[in-house]
Amino acid sequence: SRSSVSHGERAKCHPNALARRLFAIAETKQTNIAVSADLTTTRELLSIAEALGPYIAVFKTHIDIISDFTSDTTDQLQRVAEKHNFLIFEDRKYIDIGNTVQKQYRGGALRIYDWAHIINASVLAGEGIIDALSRTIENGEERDRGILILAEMTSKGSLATGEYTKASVEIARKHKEHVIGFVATRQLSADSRSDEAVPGEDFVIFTTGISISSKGDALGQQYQSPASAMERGADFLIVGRGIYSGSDPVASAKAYRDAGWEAYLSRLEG
Ligand code: 5BU
Repeated sequence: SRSSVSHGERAKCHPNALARRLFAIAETKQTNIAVSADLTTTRELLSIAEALGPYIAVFKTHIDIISDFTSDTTDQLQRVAEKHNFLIFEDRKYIDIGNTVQKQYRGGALRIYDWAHIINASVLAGEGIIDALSRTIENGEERDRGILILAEMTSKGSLATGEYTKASVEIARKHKEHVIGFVATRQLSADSRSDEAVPGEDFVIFTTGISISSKGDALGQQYQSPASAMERGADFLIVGRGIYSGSDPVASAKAYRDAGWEAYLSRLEG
C-alpha cells in the first residue's frame, strides 16, 4: 500500500501540485502533524500559529468560531504560514447544493478560497458538490488548492460509514485533479483484494480524533493514539486539544510530532 512509500517519494511523484507541496513540507520539517487550532480569538489563533509553526505541516482552522474575525485575521495567518512553511486547512465541511457551496467557498465574509489551501466536503448531497468546488478552483487564480472528502467521522455513532464511505472513495476517483484525499480513520483506497495501492492513485489520509492521553470527551469525541492511527494508514494526524489546551502547547506539539514521525518511520521500515 502507499504506507510503505516515503513522503519524499510522494512529494516527487504525486500528480497534484498541492499534494506534492504538502509531502515536501512533511519531509523537510519531519512532521506529519496538523494542529487543529480551535481557538476563538484572532490573537490566540495567530499566537498559536506562530508558536507551533516550526513543528507542524498543516494548520487547521474553524474560522467561523473566531469572535473578532476580520480579513486581517486570515491575511496575518497567511503571513505566518509562509514564514513557517505550513499549509492552511479550513475544516468547513461543505455539505449543500453546488450553487450554495460555490458562494460559501468563494465569497461571504470569510472568503475561504482566498486563504485556505485545503478545504473538506461531505458527499451526502451527491457528487455535484465536488464538481461545484472543483469548478471554483478551476475558475479562480490560486493554483495551490485541494479538497478532502469527509469519508468518516470520529464522533460516537457516526453515520459516515459503509456505503457512504465507499461512495466517498468512488467520487474521489472521478475527481482526482482537485480531490487530494480523505478525512478518515484509516487507509481507504487500497485495492480491497490485495491491500496494494491502486496504480496511479495516491490519496492523502488525514485522521482526526488523535490523543496520546485521552480516550474521548464528554460530547462523543473518540480518540486513538498517534501510533494506532499511523498503523491504520493515516498520513497526517490532526490534533486539537491534545496540543493547544495544556499548559505548554509547544512541548505538546513536539511530543505529538515525535510520536507521529516515529510511527511513520517504523511503518516505512515495515
Ligand atoms: P480535538 O480537540 O483533537 O478533539 O479536535 C478535533 C478537531 O477535528 C475538531 O476541530 C473537530 O471539528 C475535527 N474533527 C473531528 O474531531 N472528527 C471528525 O471526524 C472530523 C473533524 Br471530520
